[in-house]
Amino acid sequence: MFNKILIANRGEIAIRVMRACRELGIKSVGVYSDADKNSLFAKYADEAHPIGEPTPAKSYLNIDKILDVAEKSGAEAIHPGYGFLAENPNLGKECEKHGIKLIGPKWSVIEAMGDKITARKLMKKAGVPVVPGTEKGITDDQEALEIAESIGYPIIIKASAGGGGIGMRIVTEEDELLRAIESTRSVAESAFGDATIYIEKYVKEPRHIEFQILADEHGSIIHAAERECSIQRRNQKLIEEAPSPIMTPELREKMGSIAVRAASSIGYTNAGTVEFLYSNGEFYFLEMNTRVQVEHPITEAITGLDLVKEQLKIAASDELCCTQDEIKVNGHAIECRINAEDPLNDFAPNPGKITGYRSPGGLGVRVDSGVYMNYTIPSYYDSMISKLIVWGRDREEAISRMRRALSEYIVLGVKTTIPFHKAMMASPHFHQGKLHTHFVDNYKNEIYDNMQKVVEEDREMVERLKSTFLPSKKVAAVSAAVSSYMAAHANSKK
Ligand code: MV4
Repeated sequence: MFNKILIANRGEIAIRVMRACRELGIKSVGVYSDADKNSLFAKYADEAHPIGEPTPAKSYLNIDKILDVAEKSGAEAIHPGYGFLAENPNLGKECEKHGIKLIGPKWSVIEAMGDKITARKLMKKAGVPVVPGTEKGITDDQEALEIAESIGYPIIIKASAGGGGIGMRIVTEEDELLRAIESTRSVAESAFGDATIYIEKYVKEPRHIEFQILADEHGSIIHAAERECSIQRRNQKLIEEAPSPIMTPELREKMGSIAVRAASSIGYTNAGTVEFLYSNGEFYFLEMNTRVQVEHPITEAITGLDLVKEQLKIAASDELCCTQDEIKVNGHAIECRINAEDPLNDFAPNPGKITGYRSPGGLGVRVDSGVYMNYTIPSYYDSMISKLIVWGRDREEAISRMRRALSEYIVLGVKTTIPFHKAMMASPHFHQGKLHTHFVDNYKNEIYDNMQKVVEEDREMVERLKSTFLPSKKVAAVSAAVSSYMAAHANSKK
C-alpha cells in the first residue's frame, strides 16, 4: 500500500478520499487554491499546499503545479476525485512520466471513453447495446439527413467530446436538422475545441440507470449493482437512489453482466460507472464514467463496500476485495445533493457565509460535507455543499428517513436545495417510483407548491434548533479552547 498520496481536488470529495487514507494509514497531501485556504479539506489533510489563484485553470486544473507538489511532498500516487482533472487523460500521462501512480484507469482508457463516438464504437463491437445512431462523426449535410431519416425522428445530436449533457440538441423534424447540426457544432467547438458531432435516436423520458464497476489489475471485474439517477435538472443530478425502483434480480443480472463485459472489453481497471438509458424494458449504453462518482455513497450503503478504499487498494495492485457472488444488495439508499442554490428562484446559485449549521444524524444517516459553521462558500466552484445519504430497509423507510433527516438539517445564511428535497420526499409521484429524466420539469408546479408548504411545516423546528447555535463571537473563544486542548494532548496525537 502507498505511504502517502496527493488528493487533487477540493470540498467534500477531498475529505472523502482523505478519510479512506486515514483508515488505511496513508498520509494525505492536500492542495488548495487561494479561495480554499479556510476550507475543511485543507485542514483535514495531513499536509496541505497552496497551488495558487482561485480560477480552476490556475489551480485545480494545473497539472504542472499539482505534480510539483506531489514530487516535493513525496506522494506516490494521486487521487483526482470527480470533476476537475478526473477524466483528463493528460493527468495520467504526466503522472506516468513522473513515476507517480494515478488512482484510476489507464489514461488511454480515460481518453477512449472521453470520446463518445469511440466509446459507442468500442461498446458496439463488444456486443453492448447502444442507442441506434451513427458510429462516426457527421460531416456531410446530405448524409445527416439520410441518417436521421433512417433512424426516425425525434433524434438527438451530441458532441463527441461532450458528455454529461453539454452540447446536446433534440431534433423533432427534418426542417430543424441542418440548423441544429450547425449550432451543436459551434457549441462543441467553443466548449471542447472539437466540433465533431454524431446522431442518436432520441429516447423519450428514459430512466438513467448506472452500474458501479470495480476492476483490479489482475483481470478480475465485478459490478456492485446499480444506481438510479433520473431526478435531475438541466443535467445536474439532484437525487440518486440505489437500487433502482424498477430493478429485479434478473434484470440486474442481465444489465450487470453487460456492464462488466463493457468494462472488460476495454481493459478497464479501478472503479468506474457504465451508464444506461432505460425505457420500456429496453436499455442502451450511454457513456462510461472513468472516475469515482458524486453518488458513490448510495452504493456503499447497500453493499457495505468502501469504494474509495477499493480504489486505493486496486491502484496499489491488490486483488479485488470480493467476488461477484459476495456482493449482496441490502436495503435501499437515497442521496440528496445539498447545493447552495435557491430552489424557489430557479435554483440560482447562492454562495456566501454559512451563519448557522446543524447537520442531521441518527440511524442510517450519513452526511458527506465540506463546510462548517461560519464558513464562506466561495463562488468559484460548483455549488454543492454536502450530500445527505440515508439507508433504510426498504424504499419507503429510506424516504421517510430522508424526510426526517432533512427536517433536522439547518443551514442559515445561504439558500439551499433542502426545501426542494423535502418537497420531493413528500411527492406522491416520487413515492410511486415512476422516475424519468424529465420528472422535475413535469412536476415543476407541484414541487414548487410543496416547497412552500414543507418549509412552513418545518419552521418551528428550525426556530428551536437555531437557538442552539453558537453565537458567532463565541467561535474565537471555542477555537482557543480547542487549541489549548490539542496542545495539552499533543503527545497522544498520531
Ligand atoms: C440521451 C437522451 C435521450 N436519448 N440520449 C443527458 C446527459 C448525457 N449523459 C446524455 N443525456 C441524454 N442522452 C438519447 N439518445 C436523454 C439524455 C438526458 C438525460 C440522460 C441522463 C440523465 C438525465 C438526462 C436529462 C436529460 C436528457
